[in-house]
Amino acid sequence: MLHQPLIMSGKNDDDSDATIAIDTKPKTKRPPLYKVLLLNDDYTPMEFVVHVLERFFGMTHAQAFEIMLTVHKKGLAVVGVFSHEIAETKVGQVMDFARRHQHPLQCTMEKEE
Ligand code: TYC
Repeated sequence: MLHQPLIMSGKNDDDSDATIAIDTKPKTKRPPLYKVLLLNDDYTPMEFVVHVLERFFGMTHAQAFEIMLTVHKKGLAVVGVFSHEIAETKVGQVMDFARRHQHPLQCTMEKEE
């Protein structure tokens, strides 16, 4: 957005000139986004991971299966990008659900960029 600094000029106590430019740029900073990451392990059943991705991340079975395989092969994958509050909720839901089913599945979040 175009903007110009507000220029304020005047005299100092000693009669010398004083000029300051005040930045008037509108501050429209977006809140940071957070990647939610799913980590591979050797014990959590593949079908359980697929179910987690369908249930908490709104994926179709085919999408969920593909992401699960990516995590299985590469060690981890980003499963979504959210505001801090939503990311925290997703991580909590996954960790809770995995613990209740006694699977060691790990889910974490990381600030984007
Ligand atoms: N590696 C697991 C297995 O072979 C499957 C798995 C995939 C586990 C993704 C965790 O985030 C995960 N049963």
